Amino acid sequence: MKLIGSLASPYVRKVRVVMAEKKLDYALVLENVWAADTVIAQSNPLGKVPCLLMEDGSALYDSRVIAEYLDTLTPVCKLLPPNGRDRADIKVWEALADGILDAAILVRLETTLRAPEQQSSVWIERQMDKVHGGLAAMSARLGESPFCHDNHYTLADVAVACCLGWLAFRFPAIDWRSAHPNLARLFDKLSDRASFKDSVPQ
Ligand code: GSF
Repeated sequence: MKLIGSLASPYVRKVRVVMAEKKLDYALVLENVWAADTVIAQSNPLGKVPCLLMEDGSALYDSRVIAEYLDTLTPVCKLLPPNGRDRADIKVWEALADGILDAAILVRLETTLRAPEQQSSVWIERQMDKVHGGLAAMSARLGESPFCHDNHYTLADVAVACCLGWLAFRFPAIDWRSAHPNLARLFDKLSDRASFKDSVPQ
């Protein structure tokens, strides 16, 4: 399998962490989707990474689909239960973490791609509310538990740590560590895993 991605993307990181945890072999193919000559649309018509190229030439996207698929490939480090409410709860964690990223990335694009006079402060504020509201929701949901779901490591933890790691990378001014020490505790614990150490955003 080939994973098309970038070293900065939190969604690509989620897939890389899942690959590492499940000890799956793959080749990482770096692609700058923002470059004028990007060929990403040949594999993903949405022009986004991550995109997983399969042995038969077909492609899988997006990160949630890829992560779910990879988890079925081997029983090593199961990250999702096969069905039921527990699975749905973990997927909600993932939707929450990815949703925070979606909002923060919209802010980043608004402030980096647009000239200051073209930027909408109303839009930026709307997205930032989602980021702060999402962080508060993750913190409340986590409480004092050692992991996001059911006292053990799941895809929820992978998604949350990738979200927090990217915020630390691109939005250092958002002080989620002080506001939500329980998220910081979880993040620091997960950051010690080889899968996270080997995929720090850059
Ligand atoms: C989001 C992928 C995405 O936005 C997923 O895979 O989970 N829901 C999707 N990827 C960004 C890179 S990044 O900001 O991580 C991307 O490829 N953007 C290119 C574009 O044209 O939006």
